[in-house]
Amino acid sequence: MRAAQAFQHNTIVEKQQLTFEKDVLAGLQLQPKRLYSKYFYDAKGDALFQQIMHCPEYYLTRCEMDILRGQSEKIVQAVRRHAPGFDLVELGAGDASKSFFLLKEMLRMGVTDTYFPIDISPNIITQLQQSLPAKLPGLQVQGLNGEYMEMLQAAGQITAQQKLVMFMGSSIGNFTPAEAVQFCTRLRQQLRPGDLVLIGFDLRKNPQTILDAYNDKGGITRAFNLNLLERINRELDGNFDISQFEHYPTYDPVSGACKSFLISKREQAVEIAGQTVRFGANEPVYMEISQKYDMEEINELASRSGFRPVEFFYDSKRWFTDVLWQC
Ligand code: AVI
Repeated sequence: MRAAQAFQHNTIVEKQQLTFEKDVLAGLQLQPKRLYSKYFYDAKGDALFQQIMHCPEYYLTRCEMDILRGQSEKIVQAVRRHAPGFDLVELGAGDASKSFFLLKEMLRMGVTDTYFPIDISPNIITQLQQSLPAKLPGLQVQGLNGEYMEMLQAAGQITAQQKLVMFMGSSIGNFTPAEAVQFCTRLRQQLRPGDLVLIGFDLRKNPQTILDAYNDKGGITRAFNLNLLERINRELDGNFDISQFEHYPTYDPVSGACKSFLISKREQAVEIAGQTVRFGANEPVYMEISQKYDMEEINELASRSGFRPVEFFYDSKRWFTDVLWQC
């Protein structure tokens, strides 16, 4: 890394650390106390999430892979009917294991050769830039490291092509329904008429199946939640005693909200960044929402945020859907 690049990188990291500290301290002043799941993903959290995706109970990844493995050709054909040439942008690209199938199909059909993965993690972007062109010869990877909306705007300045923006894996579920409307509205504002989005939604199903996916017997999801307390200890000079918090996932089949909490097992005081935070016995800390949708709710979200539903792709069990919307 050149000196100027290293300086810019360090400044971004310092800014992210300050925001993390501010969000943690402010969230723990709220009633009920709150920590934000976007902070789950440090190096350990990334590794734990990879393990979650392989848990027998966590059906979401397998369902979406089923769609992309089996229906990529159909998806690309549908996109091509609405946008003859386009660039693919992915929000939260991760290891691109899902977009891989679409990219392969797009290259085969000659509809695009440019992929803009957007991710908050610089490591992910560097890895994708290095590894993908070897796996998919002819593909141009233009990684964008930063916040989704800012980077989407940056992509808009690099290319005048129509866009297909992917937001996969039910990441939309990590917003409350009201936040999802705000997010999709902002997304719509960053796009031009005719651009398309492909969004993955986890569908409502047997409540126990959903709850089990967030309470795997191997305890990986529990470790994933507790890792945020460990991260606070590591990065914000905290002294959480992890053994004194319990993982408590819930699912409300009426609202479709699957929420996870950490419960303080006893009255305790924790030091974070020089401040004392007090927890009562059995006090919950709200950690994450993973909202489940039905088709009516998905269509309502599209219309409230200014998109037009084009096509729906389901896995064989109809547990998950990737939806194609157009601006
Ligand atoms: C990333 N996100 C879609 C996952 C989900 O299902 O809400 C995160 C996760 N949390 C617990 N398990 C998986």
